[in-house]
Amino acid sequence: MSNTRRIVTLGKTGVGKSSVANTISGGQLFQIGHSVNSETRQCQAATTYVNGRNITLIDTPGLFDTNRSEEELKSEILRCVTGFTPGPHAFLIVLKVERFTEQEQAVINKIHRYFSNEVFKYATVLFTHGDRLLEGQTIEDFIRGNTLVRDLVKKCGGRCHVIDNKYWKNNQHDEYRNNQVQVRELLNTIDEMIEENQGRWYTNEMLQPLRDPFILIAGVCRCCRCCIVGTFPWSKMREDESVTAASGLFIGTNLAMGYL
Ligand SMILES: Nc1nc2c(ncn2[C@@H]2O[C@H](COP(=O)(O)OP(=O)(O)OP(=O)(O)O)[C@@H](O)[C@H]2O)c(=O)[nH]1
Ligand SMILES: [Mg+2]
Repeated sequence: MSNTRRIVTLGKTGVGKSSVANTISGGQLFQIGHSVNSETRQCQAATTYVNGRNITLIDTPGLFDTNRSEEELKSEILRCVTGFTPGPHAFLIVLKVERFTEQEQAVINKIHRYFSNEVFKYATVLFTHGDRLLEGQTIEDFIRGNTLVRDLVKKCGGRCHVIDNKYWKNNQHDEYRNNQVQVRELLNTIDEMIEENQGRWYTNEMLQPLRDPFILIAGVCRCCRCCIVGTFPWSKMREDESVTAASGLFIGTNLAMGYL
């Protein structure tokens, strides 16, 4: 296995992506936010040496920045991946230890939409604000109670860790609530994942948009009774009334779903 790992942080604004990158590096390489506004506006990368590995950390702007258009944000976040060739070995999907709401689910949906299903093969869920765990509670206990988070972790091959960028910095008394211990385990998990992926990394080709399901329409034309077979993208079918109306011309229409 090559000795350099490229790791991208992803997540909602303010969840602690830049802090995570600092905690992993053990330094202050990335600017941390101190207000409700998004701090990281552009992709930033830094290479550092941690636990015997060269690590390039790529920090991204938060998904859901209310001061920027979706298109602008999307192209900046995609640039974080396409701009650092040949591609990242690992994505950290950063979440806070807190209630998982529709907004968190929307973040996951966006990650899926931007990076396709392949992203989860290269992803690890990393929780920040670990200090919010109850006494004696592990991150596995925390996610057990939430089906959506459990499903996400399952999609990520069961890979899940927790840190607290603020309170677990020098916690020598607790083996679990200790960033050094958690970072070591996180990096081991990433190494195992890279091995499972046979040293491959996420490539730009995987960025292709999700394929649009299509409707197959087969029937007999009312006017000349000839057989007609047609396909329409499902999204177009839903948006475009003329396509929907056209399908109404068929008699005995059979519908089937597939992917273009
Ligand atoms: N208590 C606690 N505070 C944290 C933790 N992680 C981050 N913070 C705080 O949360 C705030 C935002 O942290 P950032 O690292 O800038 O978050 P970000 O996700 O990079 O934010 P954007 O760049 O704006 O998207 C800062 O005040 C951090 O000190 C954590 O694990 N525990
Ligand atoms: Mg940031």
